[in-house]
Amino acid sequence: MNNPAVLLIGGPETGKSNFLFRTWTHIDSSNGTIEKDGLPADAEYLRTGAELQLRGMFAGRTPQEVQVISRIPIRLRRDSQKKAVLLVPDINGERINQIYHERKWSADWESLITEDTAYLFFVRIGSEQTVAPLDWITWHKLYCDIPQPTLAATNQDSGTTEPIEAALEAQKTPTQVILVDWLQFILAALRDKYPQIVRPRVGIVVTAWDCVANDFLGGPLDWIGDNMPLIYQYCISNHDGFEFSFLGSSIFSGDPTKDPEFAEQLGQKDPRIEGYVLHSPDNIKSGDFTIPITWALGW
Ligand SMILES: Nc1nc2c(ncn2[C@@H]2O[C@H](COP(=O)(O)OP(=O)(O)O)[C@@H](O)[C@H]2O)c(=O)[nH]1
Ligand SMILES: [Mg+2]
Repeated sequence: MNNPAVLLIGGPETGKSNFLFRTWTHIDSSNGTIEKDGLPADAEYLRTGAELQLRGMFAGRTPQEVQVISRIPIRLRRDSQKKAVLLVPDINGERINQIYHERKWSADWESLITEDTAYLFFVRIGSEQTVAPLDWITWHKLYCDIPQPTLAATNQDSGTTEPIEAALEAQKTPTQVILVDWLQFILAALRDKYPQIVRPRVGIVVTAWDCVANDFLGGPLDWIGDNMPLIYQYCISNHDGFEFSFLGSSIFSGDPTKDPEFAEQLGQKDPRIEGYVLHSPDNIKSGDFTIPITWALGW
């Protein structure tokens, strides 16, 4: 039996690293339900990221060449016999999309998928990297109005770039399709490896909750239902395969990169007590960033 593990997965710039560094601040100072169980090998990497956040800044983008898998040994604070490892393949998120397109992953990836692994899948509100599914108007324009072979000609005739832009956009796979495919990969790998039924826990974490529309009254479950209906429907109809939960997070409770006034206020506060996570269905905000991990571990 392996130590239980939680694997953080998400496309490019979905907020994985910032979530990890923010959580590390809690784990490192035993200020949450989980604490560290010895120092991880890449403590320096975690410390650098967490320090940037303590200065009121988001930690920067993971460079393409960085391919570390952070392995952070953790344990439950109120019962130190309960141990696990937090696994963050902080490979750039492009690799996640590439695996989808190539239809294969490495032996390293395969070895991370065990009967004792839980998963946190990340999506970020307002990310330009999120590929939205086609709405029905665009779909109609693409597939009904314009005969496919004449897309380019249509463009020259009318002098508009609209059909070509729509066609190019349509070639990109919507983010929700990639995530559902990943869930299916995981299930297939588990079925190959284990004769008994394994029902992994999967938390869908909606990051940058501070960017949610002001008039949006729901929680992460509702946000996924509205914005990523394929994932929502997959989760609802695959209860036999997985145990799902919907969570949200905000590192600072606002966006210092977009709001200079907020950035100034943040500079006068202790960023360790800013930010929150929320967990559907009650959607109550909590300052304990380890909550998604404790849920994933069933602790
Ligand atoms: N407003 C807001 N932006 C966030 C939050 N978390 C991440 N971001 C933004 O998302 C970007 C990418 O985050 P990062 O953690 O590097 O994503 P990764 O590529 O998945 O590791 C950051 O540079 C921030 O601009 C958040 O809680 N709130
Ligand atoms: Mg990263």
